[in-house]
Amino acid sequence: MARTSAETAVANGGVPGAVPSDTEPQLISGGHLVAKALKAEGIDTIFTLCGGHIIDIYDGCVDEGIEVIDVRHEQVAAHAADGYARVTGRAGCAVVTAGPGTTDAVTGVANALRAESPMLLIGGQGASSQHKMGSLQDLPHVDMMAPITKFAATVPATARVADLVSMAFRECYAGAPGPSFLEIPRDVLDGRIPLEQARIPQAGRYRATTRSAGDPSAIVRLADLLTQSQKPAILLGSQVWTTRGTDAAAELVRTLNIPAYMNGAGRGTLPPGDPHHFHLSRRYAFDNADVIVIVGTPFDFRMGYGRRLPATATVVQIDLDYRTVGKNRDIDLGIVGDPGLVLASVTAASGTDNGAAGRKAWLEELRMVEGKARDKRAPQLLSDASPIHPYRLVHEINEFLTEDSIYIGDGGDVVTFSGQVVQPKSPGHWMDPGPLGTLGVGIPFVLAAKHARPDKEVVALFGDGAFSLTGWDFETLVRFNLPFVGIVGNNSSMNQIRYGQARKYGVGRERVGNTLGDVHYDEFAKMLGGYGEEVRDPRDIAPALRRARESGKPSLINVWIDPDAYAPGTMNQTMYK
Ligand SMILES: Cc1ncc(C[n+]2csc(CCOP(=O)(O)OP(=O)(O)O)c2C)c(N)n1
Ligand SMILES: [Mg+2]
Repeated sequence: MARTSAETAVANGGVPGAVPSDTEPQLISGGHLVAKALKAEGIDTIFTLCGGHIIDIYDGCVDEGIEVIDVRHEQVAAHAADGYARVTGRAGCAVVTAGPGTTDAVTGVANALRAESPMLLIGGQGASSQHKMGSLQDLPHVDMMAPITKFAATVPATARVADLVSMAFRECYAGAPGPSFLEIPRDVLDGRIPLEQARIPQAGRYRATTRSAGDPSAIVRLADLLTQSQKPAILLGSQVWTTRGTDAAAELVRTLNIPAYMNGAGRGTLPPGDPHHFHLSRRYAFDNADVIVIVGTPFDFRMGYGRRLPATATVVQIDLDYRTVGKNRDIDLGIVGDPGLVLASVTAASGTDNGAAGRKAWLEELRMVEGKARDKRAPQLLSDASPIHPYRLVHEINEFLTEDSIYIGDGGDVVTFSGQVVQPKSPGHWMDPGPLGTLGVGIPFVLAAKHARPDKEVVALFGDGAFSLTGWDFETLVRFNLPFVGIVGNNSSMNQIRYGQARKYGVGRERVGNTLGDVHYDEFAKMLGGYGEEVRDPRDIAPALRRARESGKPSLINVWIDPDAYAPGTMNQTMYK
């Protein structure tokens, strides 16, 4: 009987992938070297869609105890690797075949680049012995990937496989994190070499931490600025979570009594209800602040390219990436470093005589502005209208979340609504695509989050358009028994785009290229072995969500929402300004 790979490893004194022989040296293949290198990086899972070019990596994963999660589209594999990195704090890994497998994964890699998420995509390639001969699925992958990765290379020889993997991970952490790409020609991957010929970097010994606490003199300057400030405001962006600096950020704002606003993955750094957590008064705070500290988020479209910050305020920017600091808008002080370390150093440097009590009136002022904004929109949040107002839907979702719910938003207008209302209750419990604005991240992020953190509840809100892009991998969630609560805000349209068309070309000319069918996503969920329900009455939202939670299955609650209600962010077309 043929030996399994694991049995072979045992027969070889625990050398995985080695071929037993008394006379010959122990041999190891490229795929097994990949698995060893992934393990050294702490990776316990790869996301993949199979292909003949890459199967030796799977065989290596069997020996190294790395789980193989097989999906239905390579875009899903790449987004899942991105999501895995966000949830675990370790790099994610997707493995895809040559040609169309790799091109399908491009969007996921691009999303990770803009979101500063560390991940490695490994793509197959035709045998190097057939280089440029027209082999099956041959494409110039490295050229295609170079502009959207921090590192893209071909592995030239089997002996170098693990070495190149370690290099790719090292590059993932240069400055702000991001994706790397490696293509491995089939003969390099399948080739077997004597074990001692391979360079196999050992865990914890092939790369150093790149964390830096910033220029000490800049830290002292920022501590002075904040100590003397009457009306400071701080924006905690995604890098605060990426670098796991959330405790340091919370300690700074509490010690110095500074109002905090959060965006991207920085949401949840402080829980809603915390005296320093603000979200509806950001414009007012920035307009009136004397010191504004922007942490780990660029002056991109989400920040109006920095133009909305008043010239009167002293603006400080802290970022992992020197290229982000001072880009698009002049700043008064820039600090390049790890946000958590920088903020902890600032707290320490500010001492006890830090003027915290003097900022009480400022916080009270903002709390009043916040309260007024909340009162103004309260009727919409509680609207009993049918079809359901999207505000009511996102309000019900916000009420439904617990401290252990990771919230994922994937869609256009409906997710713009949720950004105003849904407040994650814990750090790292908010996932959105990031500045690439990629529709379709939802199901892959659910896959990554629930797999990496089975102890957490995952709640995802989809637009019907967004869900359709990667929705077939709902089946993967069923297959791997990964329950979650899914909600489709169904307006049978790509509504965010429709609004722009109506504005630009007039109502009556807006129904072009944006209309979806009235699809029963609840039935789709049931067909694939999940739980499904549809909701038309707003009072049924909460009970349906609870039943989805209790079902213990991947679920989709199909909520028919009003296609003629648009989010303020959509109506202001802020993303294009
Ligand atoms: C991959 C991708 N394709 C297209 C877009 C452009 N886009 C932005 S919002 C949107 C509409 C999304 O529709 P849906 O998910 O149903 O949300 P709705 O606006 O209807 O609430 C589209 C197509 C995008 N951001 N990403
Ligand atoms: Mg829609």
